[in-house]
Amino acid sequence: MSTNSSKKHLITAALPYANGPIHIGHLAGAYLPADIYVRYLRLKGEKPLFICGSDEHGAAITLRAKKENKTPQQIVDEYHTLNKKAFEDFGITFDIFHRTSSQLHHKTAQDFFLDLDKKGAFEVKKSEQFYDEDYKQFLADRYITGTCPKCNKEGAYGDQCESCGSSLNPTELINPKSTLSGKPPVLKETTHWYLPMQNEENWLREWIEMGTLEGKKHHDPKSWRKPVVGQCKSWIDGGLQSRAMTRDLDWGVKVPLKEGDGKVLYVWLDAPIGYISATKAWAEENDEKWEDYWQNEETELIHFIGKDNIVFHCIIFPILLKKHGEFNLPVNVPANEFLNLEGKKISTSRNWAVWLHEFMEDMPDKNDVLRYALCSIAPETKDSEFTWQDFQARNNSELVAIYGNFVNRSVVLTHKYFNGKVPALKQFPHEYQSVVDQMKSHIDSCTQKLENKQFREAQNEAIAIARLGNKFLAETEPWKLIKTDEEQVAKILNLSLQIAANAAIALFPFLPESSRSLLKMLGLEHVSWSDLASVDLIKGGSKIAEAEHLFSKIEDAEIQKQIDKLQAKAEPQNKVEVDESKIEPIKKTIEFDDFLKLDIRIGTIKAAEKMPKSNKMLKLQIDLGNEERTILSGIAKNYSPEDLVGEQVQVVVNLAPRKMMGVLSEGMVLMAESSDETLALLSPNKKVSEGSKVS
Ligand code: B3M
Ligand code: ZN
Repeated sequence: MSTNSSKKHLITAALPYANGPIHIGHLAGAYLPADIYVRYLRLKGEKPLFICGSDEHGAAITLRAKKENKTPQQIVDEYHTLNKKAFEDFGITFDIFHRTSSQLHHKTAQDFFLDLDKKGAFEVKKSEQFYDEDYKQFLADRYITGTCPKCNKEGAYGDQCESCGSSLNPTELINPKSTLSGKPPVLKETTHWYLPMQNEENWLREWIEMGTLEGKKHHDPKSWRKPVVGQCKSWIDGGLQSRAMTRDLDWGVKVPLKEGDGKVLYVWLDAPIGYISATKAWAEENDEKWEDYWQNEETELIHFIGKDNIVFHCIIFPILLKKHGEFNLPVNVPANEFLNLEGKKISTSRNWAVWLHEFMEDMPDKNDVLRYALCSIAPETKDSEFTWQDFQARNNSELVAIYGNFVNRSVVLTHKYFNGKVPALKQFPHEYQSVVDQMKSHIDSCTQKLENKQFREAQNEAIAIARLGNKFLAETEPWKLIKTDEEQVAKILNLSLQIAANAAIALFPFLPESSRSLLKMLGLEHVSWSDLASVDLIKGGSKIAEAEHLFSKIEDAEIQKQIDKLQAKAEPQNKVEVDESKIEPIKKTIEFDDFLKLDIRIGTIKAAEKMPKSNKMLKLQIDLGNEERTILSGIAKNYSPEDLVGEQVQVVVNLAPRKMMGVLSEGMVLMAESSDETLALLSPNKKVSEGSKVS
């Protein structure tokens, strides 16, 4: 591990899958906070390396390719190009936006794998797996279906039955069939390389909880967000398992061993190595050494991600880096929670999203407004909600009415009373010292919040400088004073312009375009974070440019258009073909009194998480009005946890509680099992109060 005297900052943002466009949830989740932090570091004179790129492997891409009758390469080429341009146009300032389908990445990932293999990091295990002879491919659990041995229901998957929730092995299924060819698969021996994560629990727990690595201080554990530490601890407490690091697939990074023919690296082994290959590509282009960033104890590595990627960035990738032995581990992983949109979870598949490239087409010159609105509601500690109304209000009542108004008045009045020249002052106007003190305290707090990666609060402190300036002008009323005391007006406007300059610098990481325009207006082209708190940034006598509006009002009609567009585009529930053979016979007739024994209520899902040992079960926290219940439900294959929060469901509340996988499940969530084997929750068609009776 080489050490380098100057501290370096290596900032990564999660590599977006190249199987769809970027939406505002991605921005709020990882890319905007990362960009704010990097811009702040640059303003401080640091030289952070900001890394990202397309994650181009994994089943989601091959599924989309099959669906669109394209090759995976065609899919990733389309979305890599679209997303790279969208980030550039929006002003997310990566130093490189690379891609994992590149030869350099494949070589980097294969070398990393070979190094690990040589160091004995893997357990090579043979196992019998279902194989589809027509499609000549091994079948992942999702591609095998059959009758559940526990409840005898058809349509169970290779690893779980959604009817009774039992966790299964594919070989337990009765009459298993491949969902590709529809024929019974054969069992074929296969070999995979497993990472025995259970052997790493001790140092991992110490690293996460104490911030130390082999007894040496690595990072301040208190600087990590509590939900991140919490999720890591629950994974470690749940007992880490051996996890296969290879797959029987043809799209991905080929396993670089002769016995690895027909196999690729598990996407969550190869993708994080994408950060390393992107760094190598950048270093080659800039005549730098990638090792200074990845093999240098002085480098601060920070991963910006969404919370669904915590385990991969805080457990699996650190184990791989540590097993390799020559790489830095991250000093922080500030994962954001999720962003909802107009009361629902953002969903690419249901087309319920505001796509970044479409936003910029529909609302040109509003990038800063979107940055401001998203940072104002950043899901840093809990899921949050984007609404077009809120977007409009943030723009009209904060950016236009406060910040824009303050700047416009300061500049217009300077032109009106002093011909555009900043009034020179003989001395600082001490009668306004308290205004300057307040500005300094906002600046100090903004700096502290940025250091703590609390970007929502940091932005609040930065915009508070503009609010302070606006209030200062409103209280001193130079437009009245000018009639009697020009000298006092000179002091007021000089100070206002200095406050405006401070606001521009403090808001630069958040609102780069408007800050650049304002600084240009004030004749300040080159600024740094250390200029903040000065009241002599703009020299007396210097000329300022004519006033230009930093922001413009957004009318209701524009917002309504966006809301209508969202509703219209949301994927209408397409007609599902009825397969009569799959319609179960009606059960025997019961009496009305029998039905009355069931007590079914409406509940709202407050939280949802995957069960550590099952990839089918979800653990739901459901609010029933006067109580909250924990209920396990076998819907993980149809719903991701983040899609469920906020949804209303029907719950059988007087079912005897049942212990499953160590969790007491207190009731059952009702759902429809469609003949195309999808599951659908039965939500009321309008919001009702929790606890409402279903009859
Ligand atoms: N492609 C993003 C996701 O899970 C995933 C991140 C990889 S970062 C190495 O949506
Ligand atoms: Zn079953």
